[in-house]
Amino acid sequence: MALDSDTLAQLCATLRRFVDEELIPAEAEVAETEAIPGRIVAQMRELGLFGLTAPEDFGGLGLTMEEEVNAIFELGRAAPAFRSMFATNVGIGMQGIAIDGTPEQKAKYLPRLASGELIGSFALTEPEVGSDAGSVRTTARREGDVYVLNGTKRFITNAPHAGLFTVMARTDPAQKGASGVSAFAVERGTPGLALGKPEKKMGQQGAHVCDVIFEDCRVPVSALIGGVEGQGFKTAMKVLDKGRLHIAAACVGLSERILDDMLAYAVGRRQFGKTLADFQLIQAMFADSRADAYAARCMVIDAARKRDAGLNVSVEASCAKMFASEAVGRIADRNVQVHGGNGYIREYRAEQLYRDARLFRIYEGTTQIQQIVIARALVSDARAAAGL
Ligand code: COS
Repeated sequence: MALDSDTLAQLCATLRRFVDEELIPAEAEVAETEAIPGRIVAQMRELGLFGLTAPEDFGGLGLTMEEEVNAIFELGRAAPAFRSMFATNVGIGMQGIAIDGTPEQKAKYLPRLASGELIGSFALTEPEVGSDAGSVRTTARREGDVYVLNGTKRFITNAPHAGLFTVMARTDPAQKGASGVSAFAVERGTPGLALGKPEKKMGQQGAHVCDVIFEDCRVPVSALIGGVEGQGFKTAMKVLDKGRLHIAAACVGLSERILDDMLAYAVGRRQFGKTLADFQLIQAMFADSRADAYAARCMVIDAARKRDAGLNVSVEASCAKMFASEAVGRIADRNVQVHGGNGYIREYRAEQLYRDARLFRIYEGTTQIQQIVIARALVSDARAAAGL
């Protein structure tokens, strides 16, 4: 749905209030307990956060990409663990079905994903398959009217909470590359599906990841997303094109929040008889951070508009994800620096957000993968222009 500008502004204002009044005050508790309080999850459901992008026909808000990134600019201001709670439903845990699912798969899963009753997870990465996502080793062997899945998926965000997994598995063992991979919608509770222990992570406490292990896990043929074998890698890449823009928007939100924190600290803290904010060397860090966050915001909006216009935005999504995740890393680092010794102390949020931000440069494609996506397209265009 294209919201009119008043409705979008209202939605963003509501989300900003939610972040300021509920999420930011709960950050310390979430980091300490490694869990998001049930009352906050319930508020997220009431606000429709799990269904921001699910089509309206299936109970979601059906936001366009531009609307989604505007919403995420706001929600991204809170510690990233909060976003993780609903974001797999908004993005990678639902989009495989929303983009490529059969009508039956959409009808079966999207309404419950949109309401947050069902949590969706995206299972691509494996112990030996990280950036080289086309080399998936998990197998899905067809036996009559079932597929039998075997293999391990690693670092699966929200897996401990998930009721549904989008699983990329190899249906054609003779085909070693991307074209032998298919995507499946696998329900929790299917015999042969087990979860590993939640990982202890550098940051983002309260967001949970673990292994998902398949041992002769039998799923019906109807679980094959889109009903066609060999399309799973492409489904994953389409999901990631959108996911990378979403992550870039989250980086923008966090960048802006951290800059606010940095300024609030600098105008209050006095040294050498002046506030930190009076020192030009410190001011340079504000200016660089503002320019970083502003550039990232502009890239995300531009790429989102192009996607809404139906253009292929693989390159723009990679540019935005790369730039915005590197930018938030720089800004989080400057914030620690401005806080000095306090920046290293748990009581202040600077060190937590610094650790939290680090993941953005890794998941949904490392910075180096984004460089490869961008550079490959440039070289291919240059070759075509040269008639080579
Ligand atoms: N949308 C649709 N199709 C796409 C696509 C996209 N964005 N990107 C690639 N494809 C298609 C290609 O067109 C190609 O199709 P054909 O075989 O019909 O020509 C097929 O998919 C294989 O593409 P490619 O040859 O580019 O695959 P590679 O194995 O070289 O992998 C990278 C490309 C490295 C970009 C990919 O593996 C990747 O993104 N890796 C990172 C994975 C990742 O982000 N993991 C994070 C964890 S998931 S949260």
